[in-house]
Amino acid sequence: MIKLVSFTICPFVQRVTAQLNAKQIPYEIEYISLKDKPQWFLDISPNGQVPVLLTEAGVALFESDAIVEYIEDEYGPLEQGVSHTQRALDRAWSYLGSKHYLAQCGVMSSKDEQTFIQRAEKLRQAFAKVEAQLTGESPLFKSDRLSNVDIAWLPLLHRAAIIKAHTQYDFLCGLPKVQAWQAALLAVVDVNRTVADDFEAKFTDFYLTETFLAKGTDIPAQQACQAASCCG
Ligand SMILES: N[C@@H](CCC(=O)N[C@@H](CS)C(=O)NCC(=O)O)C(=O)O
Repeated sequence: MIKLVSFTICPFVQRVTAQLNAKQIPYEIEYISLKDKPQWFLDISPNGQVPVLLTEAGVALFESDAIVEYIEDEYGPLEQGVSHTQRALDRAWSYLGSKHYLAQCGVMSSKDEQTFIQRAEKLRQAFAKVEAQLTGESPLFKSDRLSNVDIAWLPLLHRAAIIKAHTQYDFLCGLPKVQAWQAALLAVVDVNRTVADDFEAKFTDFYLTETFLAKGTDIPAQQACQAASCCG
């Protein structure tokens, strides 16, 4: 069986678990501490990062983009009959999502208002690109069927939903099509199966303790958005 080496709150891992679940591919998962990486992990992970996927033949694959492409190649594509052009576009939109995982982590970890606003603006620009791309005619990114683009953006949209539930801060404020996509995606995917049982506790403990978001009130970017009546 495939084995995935993971860290509980890693978005790159969640993209891979979501893809494995979508294809109903069974896998084992082992969580490690990134503060104290075990030697066996360092021996198999050239970049020292999770995810690492151990194939059925025991080969250690690293870098989530490569892992996602391996799963498509080895177990068959999530969607059949996608043209080369569309596949390139899907990959590009997926990369745009995964390229912002660390940006979202950075926003959430910000300790002060100025840093928070600067970082949030960069991430907002990416969500705004998606807002412009979505037609609003289908619930998910391309249609009513789950695609690799949906899976690539799932970690960002899932985390945005948790942050909103705990702080009222909405990464998607003023972006109604992205909000609708988020709602549809979180309804279609059994998101709890893409993360560890203690994910939300660990995630909120990490990002909502001694951070700017943890203060919970008076977030200027949100206020500006609300003043423009984007969010009612
Ligand atoms: N480019 C890598 C990024 C993965 C990544 O940043 N993983 C983080 C956890 S979310 C990690 O392992 N950090 C430990 C480190 O960099 O030492 C990928 O796509 O797999």
